[in-house]
Amino acid sequence: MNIEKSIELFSRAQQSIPGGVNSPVRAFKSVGGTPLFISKAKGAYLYDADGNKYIDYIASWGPMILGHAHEEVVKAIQQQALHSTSYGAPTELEIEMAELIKSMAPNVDLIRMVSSGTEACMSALRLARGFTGKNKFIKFEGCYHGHADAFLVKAGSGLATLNIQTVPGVTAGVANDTLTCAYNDLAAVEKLLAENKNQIAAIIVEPVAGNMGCIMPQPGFMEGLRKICDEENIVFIFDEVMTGFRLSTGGAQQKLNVNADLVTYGKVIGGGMPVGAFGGKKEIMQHIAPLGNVYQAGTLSGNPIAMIAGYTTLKILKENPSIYKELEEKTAYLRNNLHRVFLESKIPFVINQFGSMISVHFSDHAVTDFASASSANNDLFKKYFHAMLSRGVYLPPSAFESWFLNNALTKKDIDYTIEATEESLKEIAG
Ligand code: HOZ
Repeated sequence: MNIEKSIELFSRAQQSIPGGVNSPVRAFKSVGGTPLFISKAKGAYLYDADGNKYIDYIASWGPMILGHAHEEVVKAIQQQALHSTSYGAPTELEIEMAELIKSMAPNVDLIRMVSSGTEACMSALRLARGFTGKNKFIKFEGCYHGHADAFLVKAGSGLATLNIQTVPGVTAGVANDTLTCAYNDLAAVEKLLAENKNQIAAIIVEPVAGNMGCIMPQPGFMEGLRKICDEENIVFIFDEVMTGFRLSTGGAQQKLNVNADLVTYGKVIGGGMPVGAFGGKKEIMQHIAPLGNVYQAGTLSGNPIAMIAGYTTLKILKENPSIYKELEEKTAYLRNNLHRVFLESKIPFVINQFGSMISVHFSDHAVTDFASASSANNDLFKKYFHAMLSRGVYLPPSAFESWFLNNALTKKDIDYTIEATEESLKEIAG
C-alpha cells in the first residue's frame, strides 16, 4: 500500500503540531508506523491522502453511527451555515435539541450543551461537588472521562496507550480528591467509602467501558453502585459520552435499566461536530448558573451548526430505532465470526462486545477491568492492527480503545473484515 503522501504530511505536521497530531492516540505511537492522513470519508469508508480506501471501525471514535457524510446531516449543516455559524445568543434550535434529548433519555429534566465530552464530565463533577458540598469522587481505573485535571488519574484511552502513569501539571492537591478502584469491583468501592466517610460527592463510571478496549459491566455492578449512591447521598454520574445514543435510543441507562443522577453525553449527540452535554435531575441541575452558583459557560455552547448536526442525527435514530437492532446484529455477526477465525488460529484472544461496541484483546483470560486489559499481549495487537490496515481495514490504533460500528457497514464489508482477520492471523502466526 502506497502511503507516501501520509508520510510526507506526518513529517510536515510535526513541524507545527505537537507530535504531528491534535489528539495523542492518532499518532500510532503504541502500534508504530505512520498515521494515515484522511482526505475524505463516505458511508463506512475512509480515504487517505494517497487515495487508499479503508473500512472504518473507528467512526470518529463513536460519533459517525450513521456512517460518514450522511446525506440528511450534511444537508442540514449546509442549510444552517447559510444563516451564520455562531451567534453567542440563544436559539430555538437549542430548545429543540434539549427537548429531543429529554424525550429520548431517561432521568434528564434539564440539560446543558457544551462543546466536548471533556467539558461535559468536568462540569458534571463540579456540579456534583457544588450540590453535595463534598470534594472527593470515585472513578474507575481505565475509565477515561476526558482530560480535565481531576480525571487524569489511572485513566484509560490515550494515557493507557502511551503508558502515562502520572500527568505532570496535575497537582497533588487535585489528584488527592480523585479516588480510584478497579472496574467491576463493588467491594473496592465499599472500602473507599468506609475510608472516606461522608467525603464523596460523586461516583462517575462508563456504564460500558470503552477506553480500555470494550469492557462490559458484570451483572449487579451498576445496580450495586446505584444502591451505594442512594445510601450514601452520592451523585451517580453515568459518562455516556461513548454509550449515549449508541447503545439504544435511551443510551446505557435504558439498555442497562439503571438510573443515573447526572449523565454526560458527547460524540453521537454532535453528529460529528464538537458537542457535549450534561443533564439530569432538576434538583441537581438547578444549581448550575444562572439558576444557581455553580458556574459553567461556553462561547460556542449550543452552536447552531453543532446543534443541527446532532439534532438531525438523533432524530434519525429516534425515528428509526431498528438501526440499533441492525447495528447489534452486524456486531454480533462480526463477533461470532471473529471468534471462529481466532479459535482456528490458536492465538489466545478475548472478544468483548456490547451493542455496537466491540474489541479484541490478545489474552488467555477474561478481560473485565484495567489490570486484565493491560496484561494482554500488545505486541500481537500491534501486528494484527498493521496486518489489517495493510488489507484496508482501519481499526483503532490502540488495544485500549473500543471499535465502533457504523450502520453504513454492509455484510460484505464485515465478511471482508473476517477474511482479512483470517489472513492477518496466519501472517502473525508466521
Ligand atoms: N480519547 C479518544 C478516544 N477514546 C481518542 C480521540 C482521538 O485521538 O481522536
